[in-house]
Amino acid sequence: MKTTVSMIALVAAFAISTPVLADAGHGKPSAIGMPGKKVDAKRVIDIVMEDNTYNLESIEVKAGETIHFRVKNAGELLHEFNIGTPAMHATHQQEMMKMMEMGMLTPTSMNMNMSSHAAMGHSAADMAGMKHDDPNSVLVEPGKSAELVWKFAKAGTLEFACNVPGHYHTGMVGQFKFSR
Ligand SMILES: [Cu+2]
Repeated sequence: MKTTVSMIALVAAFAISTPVLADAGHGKPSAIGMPGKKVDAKRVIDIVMEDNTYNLESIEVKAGETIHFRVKNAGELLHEFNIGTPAMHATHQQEMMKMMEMGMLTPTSMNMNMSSHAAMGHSAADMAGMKHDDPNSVLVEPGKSAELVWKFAKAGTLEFACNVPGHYHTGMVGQFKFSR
């Protein structure tokens, strides 16, 4: 089972490369904020994604504010709404590139039911790290919608971006502007 071993090594490499995401995943506050509760959200913002743009260029947000994002993919390609720093997006772009190379993602869909998943048995749990389930992000297939509730932390350089290979660099990125 050489394949399994190399897969685990790859997963471990991802885990090491994304400490910020790992923190957020355990519900701990991080520099970019943490998953929020709908009841705390005073604003609902509709995000519409097309190939390859967002309906909004920037979003005003207050430090500590919780926002409920309703994210719709009105395009024909797979798109993501991911909240992070430019450095986090750069890291995530590399991960998504690998996921695409491994067949876990295609330009138009997620392929999370790979047979190799089941074959990997125990390590399937480890694979969760490679499933696209970061709490600061939703990955949405064409025609579908998703929700993301996020409690922002302090002011900082924060972007919403799509890290599907090629999209960020063709302009699928916007700024969070912190106001007081
Ligand atoms: Cu995209």
